[in-house]
Amino acid sequence: MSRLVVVSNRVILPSERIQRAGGLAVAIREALGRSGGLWFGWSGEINETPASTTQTASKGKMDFAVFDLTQSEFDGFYNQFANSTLWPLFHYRIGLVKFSRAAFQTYLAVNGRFAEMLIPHLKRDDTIWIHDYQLLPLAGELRKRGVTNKIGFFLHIPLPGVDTLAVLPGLNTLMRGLAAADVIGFQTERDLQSFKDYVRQEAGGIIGPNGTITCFDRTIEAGAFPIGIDAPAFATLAEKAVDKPEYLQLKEGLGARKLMIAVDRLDYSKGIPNRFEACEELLRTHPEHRGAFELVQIASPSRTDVASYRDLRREIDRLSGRINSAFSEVHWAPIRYLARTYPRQSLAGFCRMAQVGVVTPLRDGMNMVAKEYIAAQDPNDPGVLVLSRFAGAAAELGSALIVNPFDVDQCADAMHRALIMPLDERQARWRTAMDTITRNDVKAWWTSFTTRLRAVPARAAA
Ligand code: ADQ
Repeated sequence: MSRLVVVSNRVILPSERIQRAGGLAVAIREALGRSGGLWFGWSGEINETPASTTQTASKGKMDFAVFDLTQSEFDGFYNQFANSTLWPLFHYRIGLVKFSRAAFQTYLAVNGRFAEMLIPHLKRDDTIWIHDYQLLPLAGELRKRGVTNKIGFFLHIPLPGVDTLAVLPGLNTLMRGLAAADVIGFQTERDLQSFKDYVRQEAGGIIGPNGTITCFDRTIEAGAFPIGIDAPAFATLAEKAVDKPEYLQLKEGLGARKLMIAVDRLDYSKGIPNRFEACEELLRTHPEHRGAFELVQIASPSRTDVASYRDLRREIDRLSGRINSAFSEVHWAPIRYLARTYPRQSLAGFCRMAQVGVVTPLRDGMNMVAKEYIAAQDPNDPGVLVLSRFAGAAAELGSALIVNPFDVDQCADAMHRALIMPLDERQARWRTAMDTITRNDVKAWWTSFTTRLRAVPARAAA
């Protein structure tokens, strides 16, 4: 079988701890570790002069190759175009979109640099799998430089509807680069549909009867490949967490109170302010819950160089302060807000302890935390997941309490319902969800995408 070359913005070298233990980094390390292959991308380091060489490392069957970016490359490519243009737009936050032509040019140029730095590492029959919105035009940059290998692309975040996409200056340039891949994967059928709508309405392309797509003079395949987690491994992690100090400290602090848990990267797509407002509404409309539960919000700061992220942090601080000062008593505060990263095992334990998991993003490609919360539960006494209809995970986890995060009253009702739900209903809902995430696990995602990519006829790659 051909070697797999995975390309993502950030590579975690074997010497580095997977800090946030993001699902993707864990998945790549596990899957490539098993099958062997190369993981290529940015080192996470900034250098004064543009990199002319890559640094390499190996562990077992897995090779790594990384290169540094300059400060101006990093600003234009990552902070500006990727995270201040594409990220808000793809999460339907047009009001937060900042577009600068200079940053767009840097983004394209850095994608060109990824291509140049990768090519010396490529073998003739390698299969290349590119990940996420930072590298949308990379396939095109590789083709421009003569690469004929099979190329796949997976988008981890949502693809918005065509009217929203059309806001983006330079959209067709990006999409032409993307369409140079042979297989394009999305998290959900809805994202796939957005792509097909774009192809038909904006690119003048054709959707064939068998699902193949012709646009920008190429025929490509596209599909929905919902990402999953290693559910049994996460369940084991959670079971083993229950005698660890952090678990015991939280348990002791709670006493007889119930726990509602929320775990996110600190990002405006995750709907943290709406969630806090729902908690406030719950306390207002259901005074019987006062003093009887705590909402523990864990939010690891991210993209702190971007102004909208700093604004969000201030807003969350203010809101949690306001709610706590209105409802706290000497022995209890409703919201415990922890702006930090926790080890994966502690999070797994907290999820297991929690009677309610609150995953209410305003928009999310998938949301791994929803699946991790389900996997962490005790089958004999499972908690209840309150899940936003706008998380990709909602397409698979219909047995959760599905809410519209913009409807604060509805979210408060769902929190109430989750807190009082009888055991038999909790078990039935949990069992359905657990079966789904066990079936659609990370291996299934990885295998279905790479199998589809490897099956692409060679002529499509030529
Ligand atoms: P993210 O936006 O980062 O991922 P998510 O899917 O929730 O969001 O994954 C976050 C991962 O980081 C989870 O494994 C979670 O446990 C971990 N994590 C979050 N907060 C943490 C904290 N405070 N401390 C430690 N760990 C924390 C992007 C897309 C998602 C998509 C994934 C995978 O935005 O929609 O699901 O990629 O495709």
